[in-house]
Amino acid sequence: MIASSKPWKLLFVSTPVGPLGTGLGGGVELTLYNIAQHMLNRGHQLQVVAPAGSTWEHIPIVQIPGNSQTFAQTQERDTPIMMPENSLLANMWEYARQVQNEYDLIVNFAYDWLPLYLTPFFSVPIAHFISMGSLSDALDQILLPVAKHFPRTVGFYTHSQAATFPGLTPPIYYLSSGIDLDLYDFCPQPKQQFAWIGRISPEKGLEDAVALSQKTNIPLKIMGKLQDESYWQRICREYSHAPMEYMGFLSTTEMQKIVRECRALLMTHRWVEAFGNVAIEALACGVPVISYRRGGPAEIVRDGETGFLVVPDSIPGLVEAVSRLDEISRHQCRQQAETEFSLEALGDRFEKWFGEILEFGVRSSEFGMRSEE
Ligand code: HBI
Repeated sequence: MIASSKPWKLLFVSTPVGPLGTGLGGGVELTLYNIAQHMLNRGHQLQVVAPAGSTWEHIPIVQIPGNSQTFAQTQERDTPIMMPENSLLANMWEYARQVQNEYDLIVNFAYDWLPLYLTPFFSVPIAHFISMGSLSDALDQILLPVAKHFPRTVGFYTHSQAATFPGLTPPIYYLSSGIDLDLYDFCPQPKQQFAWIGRISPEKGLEDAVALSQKTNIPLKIMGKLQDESYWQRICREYSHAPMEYMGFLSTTEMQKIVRECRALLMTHRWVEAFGNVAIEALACGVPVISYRRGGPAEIVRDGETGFLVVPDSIPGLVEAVSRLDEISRHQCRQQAETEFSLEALGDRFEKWFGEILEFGVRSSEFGMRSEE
């Protein structure tokens, strides 16, 4: 517990890709919700600025209208930064600009160019939580100077995610993630089935999990936002005999009812997954994780103890891991979630980060290089 001297006034500005509660915001939506809940529980004052249509209870949200930002992960590295007319992102940050002096700290959860560019124009410190690996040259080129001239204000989920941004200067904050463990029920005796959870989009590599399911004839329960319809149709055509079932985008409560009864969660992502919240949700149910050794999940799964890390993109590697599943203790999976990924542990990490930003002060006297502390 970091005893902060007095309650902070925090303004959280959300991801602009869709209203909170729709799943469009992916893992960062869960992170934002958990940190918001935690800061309120710790007695801080908090306001969330989010797209109109956000449906969270008991968290104060200012609903902002406007047109969503394009998903950054669907763009090329050299795609120019695009702002639609009546930009939701610009509207959210115009609101933040107007109210900034009512707050001690603004926290940005968007993976977008604008909030980073705006940083020196604000008189209140902005903490930037970066929720994906490097995807765009334009974003990298605005992130690095902000990280350098406003030390401590940029935070990531994991080391492998941060490492995709070349030239970051220490101190770098790795916040990992966390979940409300009370929402996940341990299951000692699973059914003969696998789970795959995530936005159904090419970077998530669903086809490999489906190929494994077809090869082993073990049913696959698929959950998550159906983001890319043509990608999903291609998988259905190519693997028409796979014993797979798409369950839709489910609430945490509904999702864990299915995951907990699975022998393993499969993580077959093509990209450097920044974290992989679904991995700790599975561990919390006692479900081992079989994941490609790539990105965040490679820093979560204890290979051979709470799951297996597989050579990336190797379906034979997935098959071999499945054959060894009985070596894994489901109790040890739950235990790891309790030790490393509780809301308490997550809240402490974020509170420490915010405290150090407020304590050390981050504004460079001029937008020039600051001598490192
Ligand atoms: N794309 N432009 C943009 N902005 C975001 O904040 C964003 C995104 N794509 C995905 C995403 N956020 C989240 O789903 C991940 O960060 C988890």
